[in-house]
Order: sequence, then structure tokens, then C-alpha cells
Amino acid sequence: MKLYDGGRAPNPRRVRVFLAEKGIKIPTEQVDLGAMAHRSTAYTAVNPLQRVPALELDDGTIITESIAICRYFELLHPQPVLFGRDPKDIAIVEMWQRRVELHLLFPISQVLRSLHPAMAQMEVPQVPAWGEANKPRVMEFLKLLDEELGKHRYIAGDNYTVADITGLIAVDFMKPAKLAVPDNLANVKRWYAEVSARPSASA
Ligand SMILES: N[C@@H](CCC(=O)N[C@@H](CS)C(=O)NCC(=O)O)C(=O)O
Repeated sequence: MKLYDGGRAPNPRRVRVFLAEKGIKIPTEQVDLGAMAHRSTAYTAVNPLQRVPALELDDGTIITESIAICRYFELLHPQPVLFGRDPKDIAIVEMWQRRVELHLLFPISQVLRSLHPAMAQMEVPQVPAWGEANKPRVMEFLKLLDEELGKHRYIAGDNYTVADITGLIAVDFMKPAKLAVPDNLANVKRWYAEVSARPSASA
């Protein structure tokens, strides 16, 4: 088994944090995004979409999509539970994971990719207006998240889950996108202080 990893990029980090929470160690191969190694012929054979992460199983099967990879490990190593405990809990975790991915991580990535000069090679064409259009979307979702985090400790309830992992990585990704969590969102700040202090956060 081998994980094609991607350094500081957010999606590979989601898988690394997930594996760290589970205490799982697997061989990794770094794909240097800065050198555009993910566009090489060799890596395109692994993932024709030219994105990281990707997991190669011993029988040659390739699994891409961070959450698909995490789900695979959740079933192999059920403890600690990170995708929910019963039908209702599993649905709530799924709902929040998707919301955080689509309404926070995605617009943050669009701000960075569309506005940062270092992303010009990767995001072709760069459309700065699209980057600007995504800034208020990030702030609107953070407000909603702040209300939710006023009701319980973690994003999807009282337990730390994969939704918190996506949330942590999204908030960390705000920095290179030159965005910041507004000071008045005290619940998001409280939650972020807790999840970013977990040992897995440094993965
Ligand atoms: N939906 C995929 C997204 C994967 C993805 O976009 N990865 C980024 C790094 S965070 C990438 O490989 N980008 C290369 C590019 O855009 O050329 C997932 O969840 O894993």
C-alpha cells in the first residue's frame, strides 16, 4: 500500500491528519506539486485527474478523493470513530463534512487559486474576479459555522470527526489565501484553538 502525498496542499493533509488520528502509518511517496510532478506521465497513470492524494493498494487498485481514502481506513480501523456511530450520527457527520468541504474549503481554494501569483501555473486561466467572488462566501459560511459551534463542542456534535479535520484544514488554508477568521466569531476561534492543538494537526 502507498499514499501519494502532496506536502502542504490541503487535500493530502486531510488524509494525513485522519491517519494520525487513527495511529496508522503507511508508506508515502511525495508528489512535488511545486514542480508540477502531478502532471507527469507517471503520475497521470496513477490519477488521470492529476490531483493528490491517491492511495495505491497492494493489488494495484487506486483510490482517489480524500474522503474515499479516509472511509477506506475507517472500515479497516474503526477506532477511533471519525465518520459517526449510528445511522443518524453518520448522516450528520456526512452532512457537515460535505458542507465544510463545499462551502468553506472549496471557496477558500478558489480565492487562493484565482488570486495568488504562485498559483498561476496551476490555475489556467486565473480569473481574479472569481477569487474575489468567493471571499464573501467564505465569511458567510464561517458565520453559520459559528452559530453551530455555539451549540456543541465539535462541528458535527459532541465528538471529534472527519468534519473537524476538513474544517481545520480549511481554516489553516485561509492563511495563504490571505483570509482571516473575524474576531467576533468566538465559537469558531474556540473550536479552532482546540482542534489545532491536537497532535494529529501537525501531520
Ligand atoms: N476532490 C479531491 C481534490 C484533490 C485536489 O484538488 N488536490 C489538489 C491539492 S490540495 C491538487 O492535486 N491540485 C493540483 C492541481 O490543481 O493541478 C480530493 O478530495 O482529494
